[in-house]
Formats: sequence, structure tokens, C-alpha cells
Amino acid sequence: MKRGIDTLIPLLVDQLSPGLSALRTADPATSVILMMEVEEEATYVRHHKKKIAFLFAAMRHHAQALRDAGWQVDYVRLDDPDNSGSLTGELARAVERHQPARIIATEAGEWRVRHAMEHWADKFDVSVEIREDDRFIASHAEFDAWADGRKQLRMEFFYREMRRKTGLLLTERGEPEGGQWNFDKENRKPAARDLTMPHPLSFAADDLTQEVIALVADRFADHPGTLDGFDFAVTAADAERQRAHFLRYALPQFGDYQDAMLTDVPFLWHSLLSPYINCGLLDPLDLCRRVEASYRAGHTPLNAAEGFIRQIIGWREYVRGIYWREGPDYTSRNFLDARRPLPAFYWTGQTDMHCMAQAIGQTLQNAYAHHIQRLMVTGNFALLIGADPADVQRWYLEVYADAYEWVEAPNVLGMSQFGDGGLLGSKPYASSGAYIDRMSDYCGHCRYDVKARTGPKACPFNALYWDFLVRNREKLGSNQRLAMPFRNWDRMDADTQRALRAQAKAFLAGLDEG
Ligand code: FAD
Ligand code: DLZ
Ligand code: SF4
Repeated sequence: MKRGIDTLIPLLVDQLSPGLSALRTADPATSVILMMEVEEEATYVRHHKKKIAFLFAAMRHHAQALRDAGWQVDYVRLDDPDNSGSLTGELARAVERHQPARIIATEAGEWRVRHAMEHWADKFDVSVEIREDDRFIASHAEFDAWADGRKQLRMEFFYREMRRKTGLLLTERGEPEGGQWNFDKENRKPAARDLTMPHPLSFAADDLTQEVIALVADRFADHPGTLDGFDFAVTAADAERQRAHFLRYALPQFGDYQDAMLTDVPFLWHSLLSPYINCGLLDPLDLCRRVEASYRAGHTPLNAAEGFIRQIIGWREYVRGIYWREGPDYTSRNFLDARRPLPAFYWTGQTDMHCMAQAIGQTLQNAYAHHIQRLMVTGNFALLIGADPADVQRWYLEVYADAYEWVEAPNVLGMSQFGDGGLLGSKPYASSGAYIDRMSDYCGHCRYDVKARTGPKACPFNALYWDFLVRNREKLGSNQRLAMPFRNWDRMDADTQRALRAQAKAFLAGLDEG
């Protein structure tokens, strides 16, 4: 009988971490790591071309790094003529090739792939061990222990637990630095164009990456986005360079301008680190410790350090906890029964609404938009028009280089579209044009008038905002946090109310006609 290897270790594209749980006890001499570029994962939604290029280039470089560290790596390229096209199909071929005594994997980052993994043992008649992904700060059990029995799952309280667990930004007595847990109130400044604004690093594509870019151009020509100007880091060393660059030049003002938006300035003081953290090239806790050290060294003010750390050990961990706790049907919830298809301009950026053209145009160019663009521009608009949350989720999963379902779905369905009815956010992030005007310079460049509510020049967000509230009054009317806007609506005279609803109706009809 043919004798095979001891352990086969399939690594997914978002598992590019040297300390991954599946690798921890394996012996490089008797194990084989399997990495797979497969059609099914690249096309089950039409991922942005730059996202696929980034992931495949990072995976190929990581394979090289693992080989250099002494591992045997079996790497299946997308253009391998025998590539079966799916993760399970490739695992089947690898089991045939290597005859392993066992398979060890780290759990996948979405329900679909996790379910496929759960069937591997039956399919291959080999013992399969699936280990928890402990690159996160809270385990599944810890999140559940925190959530069990609570009426409301508010990020702020979970975040405090994570501060206590990690000790980040705590005094020696275990109290929060600066006497407060959260300095968000200081982090809402609009930005002005300024010559000292930071610029992220740009990484030239080496031969390996050029090869991937050509492959993606050939195989995924009909996917959204462009490959032009591809300059992502694709190795851990380069991701660390972007991390160091961010800490030095942008972090100190990250807090102040976290919510700001400026025309043709896509990155502002943001870190651009999410694609690297999410695929495993950067370790989130190490990153937070370095941010804390920057604060303690006097380089970064507390509002910036706290704001950044909160995004990672607070929001990032919290949305992941919600995703796994709520189960696979979370993504199909639709509390507001929203059914409108997402307008075609989400794939072109061609719209007269300058804020939308900016956010979508930059997304198609860079596979990136920052948080407030995602939440208060594209997300807000989709919410106001009553776009189907399934469509909205698909769009976000496709177009962002950092998007995997565990992080995309709670942010889109829960935070942005209120599709879970308030599990994640206490009220919908719906707003008129006034918020966008306050936090950006967009309105000054727009053909619409942000102050006008009705008439041909009126900013569409204005009438849509009121129409959204009134249309959904049955479901939202008892929400205490919306009491004030509903009171304001009730105080309007009937003519104004009628005009606003007619304005919204005409706009929505225009959308439906395309
Ligand atoms: P920074 O502004 O520099 O923030 C620092 C880090 O904090 C990020 O790198 C990220 O790791 C973390 N972070 C901040 N906010 C969140 C959050 N709400 N959830 C999880 N992590 C957070 N983030 C993703 O990583 N993948 C997604 O698919 C994704 N989809 C989103 C969809 C919507 C509708 C919204 C509102 C937000 C979404 N986010 C997502 C969160 C956030 O917008 C991005 O993490 C951030 O814009 C990434 O850019 P950055 O690295 O420059 O972030
Ligand atoms: C997003 C993505 C893409 C584009 N391609 C692959 C791939 O070829 N191989 C792979 O292992 N994973 C890929 N992924 C990520 C998966 O769709 C999925 O989100 C993660 O594997 C979940 O952990
Ligand atoms: Fe956007 Fe309205 Fe401002 Fe135009 S006026 S940029 S549509 S918020």
C-alpha cells in the first residue's frame, strides 16, 4: 500500500499568517501545506479585479515565504490545467496525491466555506481537525459568554471588555487612560486640503505580482474595477512598511479626521491596513500594541490612539462575534423589507451626485473607500432608496479588497442597512445631505443644492431621508432615537410633507426607469 504524508494543511487566502493555528503543531518534515487559487472562490461574487490580484499575489508570495521557512508547499495555480475550480475539488486531488494520515485546517472566515470543511471528513475518509482561528482577540466562547443574557449587544461595552483583556490603554490601576473609555466626540472634525496630508506608500509589482495581474486581466475581464495602478503590499514585510508609515505620518491625526471626506483625496489619514490585517499579513494585536507605544512615547495623542485601537479590538472583533453568533441566515435578514435593486451606477460611478460619484469612483479605482464613505454615502443612499440588502451586501463583498463575509455582512446588513432590525446599531444610519455637507467638501462641487429639499436642483438625499422615515414608520416609529426626526416631520405643514414625498417618489421612479 502507498504510504503518504502525515498531515495535509489546507491554507485559505485569508490565512496568510505564519503563526496560524493549523500550522502550530505540524512537523514541516512530514506535512504538506496546500494553497489553492480556485475559480469558484473568485467568481461566487464578482470580486474587484484588484482584490483578486492582491489576494493571489499575496498567496503566491506567502507560499514562497513558507518554503523559505522549511515547509513543503503544494500550490495550485488558477491556470493549472487540472485545477478542478473549487476548494473541495482541489483538496480531493491533493488527498489523492499525498495520501495524508490526517488533515488539519483553521476554520474558514465564512459559513459557506465552513460548511464545506465540515463535510471533508466524510468525503475523504481521512480524519479532519478544524482548529479555531485564534488570530482574533475574542474566541467564539468569549464573545458568547459576553453576549449571553444581554438584552442589547452594544459595541461600547464589549470594547471595554477587550480593553481589560488586552490591557491596552489602561493605567496601572486598570482604569482607562485619560479617564474615559472613548474619545469619539473629539473625532468628528471636517478636514481642509493641506500640503502636509500624508500619502500612503506605493509598492511596485515584482515579476510574481505582474504575472498575477496578467492572469486576472485575462480571466476576470468582466469583473468590476480596474487593475491600473495596482500598488498593494503583497508581502508581510511590505505590509509592515505601510504600518510603520501610517504610525509615523497619519496616526497622530487619524482621530481628528476619521469621519472627514475630501474631493479626490481617497485615503486622508486612514491606515489602509484592513486588507493586510484581514488576510493575515498583519497581526491586529501587535498593531494595537504599537499604536499604544506611539501614544506612550508622546508621538500620538490619546484621541487618535484610542480611536484606532477601538476600531480594531472593538468594532472588528464585535462584528465578527455577531456574524458567527447569529448564524448563516443572518445575511438573508431584511427587517425593512427593502426590495429595490441596486442602481446600475454603483458599477460605473456615473451619477450627478458628486458624493456618490466620488465614493464609487474611488472604490472602482482602488478597491477601497474609507468608513464614512461606505457608511454615510453609498450605504446611506442604498438605505434611503430601500435597496435590497442582499444586493447591497453582494456589492460590498465584491468591491472592497478587505471584504470577507464575516466582516462585510454585519457592517452592511447590520450597521448600514438596519436589516437585522437593530441588533447591531440602535438606529439606522440614515441622513439627509446635511451630514455629508458638514463632513466633506463634496456639496460645493455638486450640481445639486444641498440646502434645497424640493425642486430640480434639490439634493436627492434630503427628500429621500424624509420619505425613508415615513415609509418605514410602522417599523421605526417606536425607536426612541428617532423620536426627534419623527416629531420634526409631524410639525411640517401638509404641503411641505406632500412636496417632499412627491420629490422622493419622482426620484425613485427615475431610478427604477434606469
Ligand atoms: P482605518 O480607518 O484606518 O481603521 C483602522 C482599522 O480598524 C481598519 O483597518 C479595520 O481593521 C478596523 N475597522 C474599523 N472599522 C471597522 C468595522 N466597522 N468593522 C471591522 N473593522 C473595522 N471592513 C473590513 O475590513 N471589511 C469589510 O468588508 C468592510 N465592509 C464595510 C461595509 C460598510 C457598509 C461599512 C460601514 C464598513 C465596512 N468595513 C469593513 C469597516 C471599515 O469601513 C473598514 O475596515 C475600513 O474602511 C478599512 O480601511 P482602513 O484600513 O484605512 O481603516
Ligand atoms: C475571496 C477569495 C478569492 C477571490 N479567491 C480565493 C481562492 O482562490 N482561494 C482561497 O482559498 N480563498 C479565496 N478567497 C477567499 C474565500 O472566498 C473565503 O472568503 C475564505 O476562504 C474564507 O476563509
Ligand atoms: Fe451629495 Fe447632495 Fe452634497 Fe450633492 S448636494 S454632494 S448629492 S449630499
